[in-house]
Amino acid sequence: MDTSKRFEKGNGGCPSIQCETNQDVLCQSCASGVVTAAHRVAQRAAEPCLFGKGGTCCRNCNMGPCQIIEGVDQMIGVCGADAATVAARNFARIVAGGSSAHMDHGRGMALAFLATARGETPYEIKDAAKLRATAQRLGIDPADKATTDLAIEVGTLLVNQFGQQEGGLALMKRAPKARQEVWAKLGVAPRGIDREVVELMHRTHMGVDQDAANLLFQAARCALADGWGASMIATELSDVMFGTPVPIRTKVNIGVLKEDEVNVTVHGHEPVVAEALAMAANDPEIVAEAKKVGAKGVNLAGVCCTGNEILMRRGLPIAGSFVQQEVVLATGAVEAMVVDVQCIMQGVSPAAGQFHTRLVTTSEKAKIPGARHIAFDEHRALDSAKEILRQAIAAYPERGKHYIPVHQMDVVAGFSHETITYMLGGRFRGSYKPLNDNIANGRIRGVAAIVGCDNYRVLEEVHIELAKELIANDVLVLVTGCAATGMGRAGLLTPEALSMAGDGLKEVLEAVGCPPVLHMGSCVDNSRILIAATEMVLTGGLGNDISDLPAVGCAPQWMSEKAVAIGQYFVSSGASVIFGPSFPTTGSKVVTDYCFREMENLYGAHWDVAQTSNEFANKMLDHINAKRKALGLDK
Ligand code: XCC
Ligand code: SF4
Repeated sequence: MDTSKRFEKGNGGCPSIQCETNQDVLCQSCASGVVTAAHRVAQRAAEPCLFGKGGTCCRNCNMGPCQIIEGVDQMIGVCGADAATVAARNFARIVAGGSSAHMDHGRGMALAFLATARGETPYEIKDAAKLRATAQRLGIDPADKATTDLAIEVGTLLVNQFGQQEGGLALMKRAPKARQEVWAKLGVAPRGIDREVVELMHRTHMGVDQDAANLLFQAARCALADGWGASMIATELSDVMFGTPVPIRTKVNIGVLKEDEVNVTVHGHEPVVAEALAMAANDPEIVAEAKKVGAKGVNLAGVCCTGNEILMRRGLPIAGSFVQQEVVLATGAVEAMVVDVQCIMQGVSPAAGQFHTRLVTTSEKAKIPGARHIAFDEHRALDSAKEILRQAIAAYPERGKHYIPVHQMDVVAGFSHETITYMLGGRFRGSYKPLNDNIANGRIRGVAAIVGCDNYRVLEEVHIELAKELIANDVLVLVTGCAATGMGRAGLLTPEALSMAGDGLKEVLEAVGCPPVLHMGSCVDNSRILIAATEMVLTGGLGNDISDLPAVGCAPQWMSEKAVAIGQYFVSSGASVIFGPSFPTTGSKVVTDYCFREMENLYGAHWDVAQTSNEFANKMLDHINAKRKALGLDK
């Protein structure tokens, strides 16, 4: 990869990749001296460590580190570990790391939900209907129960799933029967949530599990505890508490910052902090304080998945995705960046330090040198939120040289699986039948999920070109995470983008005013895709299992360990997944073959890798066509 290309334009400080907004901001004089991940990629050696990249470098004990080369006898570990063992162990630890992030997030949500049910927080149960539906799914009879009592019962049951030792996860029973049988047969059904991470960490310790396939079974079990456990709990309880998303029009990109308001960006993942800030930002007391310093009010904008959470539910704008977090600060127009957990680059601290920007950490789990810490306590959520906003208001008069770019784009977001049922349901509102029928008759060829991060190591914005190619071929595209934000910047999340869709897809979606690319939320909301896929199976006409559907997923610019956990729970659930630009086991042919081929025999789905948007599109379309053929939909 030629990283010198990144800085060919401008004064040597402005990267010419990924997004013209980034370049625009970084080329301004106020941004000089701000160092972003794009700069650091260029400053480092061009490629990441080759051994680390292929997954065959082990430092699990102090006889190492050992670099292992598959097929070279003297290049095995001091303990005798071969490349397959090490690659499988490393892959498994990535899954454990990613899953644990969602598990801690899910636990946090479940505890906040329980506290809310007990009346100990300022939040409320906004979607009582979803609470009742969730209760029923969990085997709790909602009849004659008051909302708060029911919420306490549901919250208690779900909190207990985390520490559970035996028995299956309650929400896995939502999966198609055939899928549950696959899990039972392979012995990969999780027993509890946390247990599976602990066991995976144990099994990858020096001298424990040394059978690559056996390790990868536990990696699958751990990932399933994420998808059908922690992430699904996080999504469902967030919906019940903060409202199930419905289509909502708003804006994305750095231009959503405002000249005459106190700009507060919320960055990270857990919606509890952002929801409290949103409540506090409209509080008359806070608005009055903002006015006192000459601002019209407080402008709340999201970054990363916190952004997706408040965009989906409140229609608040997103200032930036993962690759834009430092660029948002480089505008010099942000009074405070409030962060909780996950995907917060340490680079935001020096970037904020160049300006009047207050960087505020809120979680005991995530502190950053140079940031001020205001512990967020959900029991006194409003007070914590006000304290944070007051920091931002105090900073407003100190705003110096700054630049807010014009770039912003309209988006329509809020496609929970419930919304999709409703919108595409036609006269069958509340049913996937019309969607299934349109897939069967070929107006819609299939469904593709483009999820995950964006990443400065990737030169092309693969997401956008790929989405265009897929919709042109009548494939309905579902997006989450930072991929969704990128699509938003490119204008793909509006009904107007249907002009780029194929005739069949256009015909179906135009009638209901849906964009061709549906924003389904944050990373934990990938669980919504599991549910949508399940509903498609249960509706009938497209096979008996998720693995029968003409559906495929991808993460073309993955960065976070969470992406690998998500990918593995999709594969284990029967949906094939293509990663790019690299796959973390390629140092071992044995393990890579297992993931790319053997998993197909086990789960009816497999991993794959691709680089360019074209390569992704071809593989995904081939996959959809093959599934259609197997279903007998195409002659
Ligand atoms: Fe993080 Fe979720 Fe990746 Fe974005 S997409 S960089 S994980 S914020 Ni989930
Ligand atoms: Fe080397 Fe084995 Fe120790 Fe890994 S566990 S560092 S391969 S000796």
